[in-house]
Amino acid sequence: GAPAYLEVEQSYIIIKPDGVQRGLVGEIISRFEKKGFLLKGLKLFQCPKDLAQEHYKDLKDRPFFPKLIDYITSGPVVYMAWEGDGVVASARKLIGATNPLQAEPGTIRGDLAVQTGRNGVHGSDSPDNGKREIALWFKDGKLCQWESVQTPWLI
Ligand code: RTP
Repeated sequence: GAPAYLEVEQSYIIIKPDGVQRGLVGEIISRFEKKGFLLKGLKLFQCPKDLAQEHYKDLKDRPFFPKLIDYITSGPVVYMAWEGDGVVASARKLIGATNPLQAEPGTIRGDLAVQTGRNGVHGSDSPDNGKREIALWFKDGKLCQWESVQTPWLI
């Protein structure tokens, strides 16, 4: 692959089943679009249990793990790859704290959710996990290669 210094950072984002059920797909995608990140992949998909368990494997010993797997597989999700400098940490800020009651107003969870177990959206917690999760969910590895036509202000 390309040398690390040429790679643009990518984050893996899921609109969880509650976000899809509540009709928040457009609203959530808008937050990332308006911020200025680039959408490189997107799919509506009902996640099978084995993929959910692999995705959340770091949490497998937590007491809430079975409920988390039931929740994330309970209906379709929208999963996406978003690209841009600093996208992983910025997406976490846009998403807000895990518990929506503690998430700041202005964040997705702070504005749109009330329960930790129904917090609407997932975002990768590191660039390495972004890569891992994108490779796991976009099985053929094919993201859409395109660039924004907007002229950058300064490089
Ligand atoms: P995510 O991975 O979904 O972006 O969420 P996160 O980093 O903010 O939170 P994490 O600790 O990785 O937990 C993953 C998801 O598990 C559910 N959860 N339930 N105490 C609980 O019942 C509990 N804690 C976490 C949430 O859906 C959380 O987003």
